Amino acid sequence: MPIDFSGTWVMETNDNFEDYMKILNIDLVTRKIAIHLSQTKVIIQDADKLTIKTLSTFRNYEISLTIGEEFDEYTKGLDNRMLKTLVNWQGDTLVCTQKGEKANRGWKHWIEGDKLHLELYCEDVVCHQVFRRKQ
Ligand code: VL7
Repeated sequence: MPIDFSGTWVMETNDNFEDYMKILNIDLVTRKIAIHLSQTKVIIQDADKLTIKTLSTFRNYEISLTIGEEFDEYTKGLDNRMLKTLVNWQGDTLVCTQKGEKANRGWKHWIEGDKLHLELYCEDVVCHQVFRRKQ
């Protein structure tokens, strides 16, 4: 029985987000706005189904998926790429691979205490975000 990521999580730290945006070819003006955003994750986990909303004052992004089933992801409003995306459990960590134009792209989510961690990676760049649970 895997752990439950469901809840609302508020960003506390966002390390190396600038380099992550650069490697995704996000333009300078967008990066200047995005770097200052506080992102909120709203996660709904229901058995093997997962919805992850990333919310901000500038743009929102949402995916819905079934664990273990590859799906077509279009990163609309982000880098606008088409990906073949697959999310699986690796112990209590959610591990995502995003196959597409960019090599070694994906992310990992895990929980430590009351903190939600997210590692976003692409090529040789890793962005580490930490969120705290909203009461
Ligand atoms: C999604 C953005 C940079 C464009 C706008 C920034 C708006 C708020 O993939 C992600 O999350 C996964 C795991 O939780 C679930 O989809 C991260 C945000 C990263 C990448 C691109 C900058 C423009 C930020 C949507």
